[in-house]
Amino acid sequence: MADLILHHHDPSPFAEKIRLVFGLKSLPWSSVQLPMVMPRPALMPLTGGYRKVPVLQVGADVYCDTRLIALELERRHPEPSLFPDCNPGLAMAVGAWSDRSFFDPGAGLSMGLNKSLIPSEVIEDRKGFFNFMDFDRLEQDIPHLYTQLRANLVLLESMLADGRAYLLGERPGWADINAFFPVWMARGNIGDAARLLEPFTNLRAWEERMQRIGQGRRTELDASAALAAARGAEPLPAGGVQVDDPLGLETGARVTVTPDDYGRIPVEGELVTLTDLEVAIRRQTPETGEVVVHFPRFGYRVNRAP
Ligand SMILES: N[C@@H](CCC(=O)N[C@@H](CS)C(=O)NCC(=O)O)C(=O)O
Repeated sequence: MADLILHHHDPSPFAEKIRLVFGLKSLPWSSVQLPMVMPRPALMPLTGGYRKVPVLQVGADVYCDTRLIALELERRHPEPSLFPDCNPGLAMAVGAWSDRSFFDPGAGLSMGLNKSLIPSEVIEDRKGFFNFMDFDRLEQDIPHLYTQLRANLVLLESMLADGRAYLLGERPGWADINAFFPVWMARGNIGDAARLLEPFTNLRAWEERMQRIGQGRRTELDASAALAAARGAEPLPAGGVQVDDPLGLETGARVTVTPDDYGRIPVEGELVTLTDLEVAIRRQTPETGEVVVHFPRFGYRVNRAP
């Protein structure tokens, strides 16, 4: 069994980002398939309530959100780098654009165009989750959503206009993966994607290069084996609280960590790491023993527990 365990489902575009990181780094990994909707009884003991997809588990350490998962995989497996151009900041900033501005209209179109084909329990689940989508207007909004997606495709085409192989140079990296995943979602979910993408010549050539990255070496794993892996491991040593952190929290404080966009479910635990880029909390459950759950600082609110 590979140490890197990805909890995901195959249609997830955010999970595709991390599958591509495995591909770029040629890593072996274990795949735990999540149900498409809540409840996710085998995931909750690991994350303490965080429900978004994907989640990376390495023993008793659990990493939430692709923004932190990418950095952690880079730390553990630095070569080949996700930042071949030595500019991690720019690559992360591309994600701030693509995770919202580019992803949101693609997700709206994926739902709106396929509403009659999507099982009703998935629609009901996502209604309570994707607060940026107006589910009652999805069908009327289709033309508008096309305009938003196309504007972002024009932007991406212009990033590649000088014929460069990848966004920041001659080798692929996290910037490309961030820009690619909404295109991957559009190809998979939008019936007329071929017509939509046809005018974007540089983008399509880059897309083909991205598709060749693959997924690394994947083996399927049962969710119960992932819980056993957590029980059988110790979390990594904690990072401690950065002295000048503006929140004034101390190591060991009871805190909640909550996404500030959608899926706002607070996860409670004992603060063990608080830096500019990461917050981590310790938790204990009968299914997992002691685990440390790690989140990025970007996009997460940390509060003292009530
Ligand atoms: N900021 C998160 C966003 C993750 C996200 O929104 N994932 C979608 C799947 S692509 C999700 O959780 N959808 C609902 C679900 O699968 O329960 C990240 O970068 O990991």
